Amino acid sequence: MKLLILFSSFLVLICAVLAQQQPNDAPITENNPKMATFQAILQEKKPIQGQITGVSSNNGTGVNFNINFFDFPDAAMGPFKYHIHDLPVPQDGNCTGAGGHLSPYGRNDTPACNATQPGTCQPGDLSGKHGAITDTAHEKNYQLMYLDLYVSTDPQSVSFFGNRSVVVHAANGARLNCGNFTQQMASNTTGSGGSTTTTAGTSTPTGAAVGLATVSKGGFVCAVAAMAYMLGTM
Ligand SMILES: *[C@@H]1O[C@H](CO)[C@@H](O)[C@H](O)[C@H]1NC(C)=O
Ligand SMILES: *[C@@H]1O[C@H](CO)[C@@H](O)[C@H](O)[C@H]1NC(C)=O
Ligand SMILES: *[C@@H]1O[C@H](CO)[C@@H](O)[C@H](O)[C@H]1NC(C)=O
Ligand SMILES: *[C@@H]1O[C@H](CO)[C@@H](O)[C@H](O)[C@H]1NC(C)=O
Ligand SMILES: *[C@@H]1O[C@H](CO)[C@@H](O)[C@H](O)[C@H]1NC(C)=O
Ligand SMILES: *[C@@H]1O[C@H](CO)[C@@H](O)[C@H](O)[C@H]1NC(C)=O
Ligand SMILES: [Cu+2]
Repeated sequence: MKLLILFSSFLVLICAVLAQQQPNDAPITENNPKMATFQAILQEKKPIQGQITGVSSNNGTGVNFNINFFDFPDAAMGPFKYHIHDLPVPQDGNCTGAGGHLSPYGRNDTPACNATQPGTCQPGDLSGKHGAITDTAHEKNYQLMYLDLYVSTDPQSVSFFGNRSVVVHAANGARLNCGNFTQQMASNTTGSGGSTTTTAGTSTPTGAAVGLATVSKGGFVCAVAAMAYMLGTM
């Protein structure tokens, strides 16, 4: 009996430790190649126009985004959300083909991203982390800049977004528009033309999924053990 109590309190302790861990946390990306720039332009003849551009931050930690969206449909269709999706847009422009959100650490779409803990969100969930587009009735031209610490301009990183796409959604999830990210030449505007600073920067692989599998397996073992224990005491 004493042994059982000892075992169960041990179990509770393990479970508490496991519950505290965030198995889906995305690491901050570092050593992103200098000046690497990727831009996605929304398709013409679809609702919402404009572009989103991501440039490696100056110190290589995270990516600076510059967003300029306009020509919104009825504001009642909002708030509008936008994400980096896993796949490029097919040639026919069908946004369904972009697949799901960029989520290299296995985080699901639900629960919704809590912006106070951006590392727990899907790296691709830009509007979850930085805010959805709400005030389109007054703000005809949505412009925003921010640093996102969880996506990468390094093709070696699982959080690399440069070969993927952006999708803009209505509040009901409908995919209103989308576009491929494509690499831009580093814009070094010293004089006229031709200064193509190629971005052959340091490409250090970014942090791998640190023990992700182990942690989620641990959670499963924990649940099974707890269930077995409960059954045993009945
Ligand atoms: C990189 O710069 C950002 C601000 O631009 C800062 O928050 C961050 O601490 C810096 N990281 C390193 C490793 O210097
Ligand atoms: C997006 O990129 C993919 C891969 O390069 C390409 O096959 C596709 O045609 C592009 N889609 C559009 C709409 O340009
Ligand atoms: C886009 O692709 C989806 C899935 O393949 C399909 O159901 C839908 O009809 C397509 N939409 C258009 C406008 O072609
Ligand atoms: C988001 O996380 C903070 C703690 O970082 C917590 O106080 C808050 O309740 C959370 N919000 C939601 C909606 O879960
Ligand atoms: C995009 O690049 C990443 C990292 O190099 C790679 O793992 C992924 O398969 C690529 N995705 C596509 C759709 O090409
Ligand atoms: C632009 O090019 C000039 C001359 O090649 C160089 O001195 C400068 O550092 C470059 N600026 C940026 C932002 O790369
Ligand atoms: Cu999306």
